[in-house]
Amino acid sequence: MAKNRRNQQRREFIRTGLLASFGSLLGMELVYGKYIPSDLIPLEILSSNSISELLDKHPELIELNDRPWNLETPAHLLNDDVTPADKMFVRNNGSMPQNIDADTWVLRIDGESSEREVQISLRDLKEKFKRHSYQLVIECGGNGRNEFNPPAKGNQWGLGAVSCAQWTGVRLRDVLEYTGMKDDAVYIGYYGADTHLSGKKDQVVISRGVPIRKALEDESLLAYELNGHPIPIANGFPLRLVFGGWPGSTSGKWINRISIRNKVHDGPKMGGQSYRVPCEEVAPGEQVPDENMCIIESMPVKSLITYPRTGAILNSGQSLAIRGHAWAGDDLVSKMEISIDYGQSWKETPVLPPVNRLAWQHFKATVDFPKSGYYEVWAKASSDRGISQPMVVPGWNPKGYLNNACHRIAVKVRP
Ligand SMILES: Nc1nc2c(c(=O)[nH]1)N[C@H]1C(S)=C(S)[C@@H](COP(=O)(O)O)O[C@H]1N2
Ligand SMILES: [Mo]
Repeated sequence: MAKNRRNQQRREFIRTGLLASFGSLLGMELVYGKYIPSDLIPLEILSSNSISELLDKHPELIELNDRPWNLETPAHLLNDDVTPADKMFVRNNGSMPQNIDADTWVLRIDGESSEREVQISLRDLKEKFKRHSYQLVIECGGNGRNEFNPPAKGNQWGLGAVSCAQWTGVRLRDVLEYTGMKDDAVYIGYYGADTHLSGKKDQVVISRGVPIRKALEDESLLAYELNGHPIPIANGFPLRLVFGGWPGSTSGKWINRISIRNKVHDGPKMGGQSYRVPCEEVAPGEQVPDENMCIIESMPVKSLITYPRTGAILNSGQSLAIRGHAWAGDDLVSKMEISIDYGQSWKETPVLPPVNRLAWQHFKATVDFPKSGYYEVWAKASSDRGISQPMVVPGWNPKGYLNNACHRIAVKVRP
């Protein structure tokens, strides 16, 4: 099949939904088509396309799961100051919505603590509310899960379930003010248009949220653009929440409803062990009763070396210019340190202020090696509250969240 034609078909496939376009793509009848689960990729399509290709993502994204679709970005692809759309990781809990029509998209606001129930069209959101734009870090709570021992179930994220893109949209605060909130409001909960893997229409995939104080921050957005373009379908087109610095799961995609709650939101994946960690440290492998699990809020301080990629080879006497980003949830990164001797000694290196609150911060360092041989470069960020990244995997927890151990890369210096 000619490349262009294939690209076009692939886009159509994602835009209109898998099944709707599959028959025409094949050019023959889809016998028993009604029994194909909505997120199942027919073999005929999979044999000639990777999931990254189907989602218009960079070919080097790592496929962690194809049901639901989950793609991780390798560290060296995160080198851009602002993450390009095709390098942004994808974390889906269910099947992506199909046949999305931005022109008729409506957001409903309701809940016990809402003054009234309103429906606002995406059009009105764009035309009647002020536009705001911020660079915001979205990091999955399970980023780094693959290092926990005993292992935790779930997507085995390595380093790259993180992004920092330029998000544009309206402030959630402006929308909540327009609707009106009662004094007893404590939380907002979101609902999206994705569908449950079971195929059950009324089963909600994920419905999380944030306390009102986070919802009302300047940088809390209902976004309709990513890096100046419509959001890619896999990342929440046409409307998504973005809560920079908090677990990615709070940043609901394909948003069509927000409830203003008079209690902590209780949608699927708010309770039990989901996106929660033990309120007090536990021993590795311990079972923790649900009532001792606390909701993750701000993410911990962390950094990533994005250049060079691990395994770099240098000539003797050559110095190495490294680059990367650091972030600290709601806090600022105030110190960046580099070690080439397994943490025996650390050298401070400059870290830039964020372009806006909740954006990641860039660091650079020039590293010299005393002689030829094998080295590891370790990077360690500290927040303005004086909290540093641990050098080894931090507190074990049942679901494998919040691994913010120092990132390390291998470097070989030739004789
Ligand atoms: N509606 C909906 N929103 C969602 C999810 C989802 O499965 N459905 N996944 C969440 C999780 S767990 C993460 S980490 C982020 C990932 O955002 P991304 O796929 O745009 O990188 O989206 C969040 N928003
Ligand atoms: Mo996540």
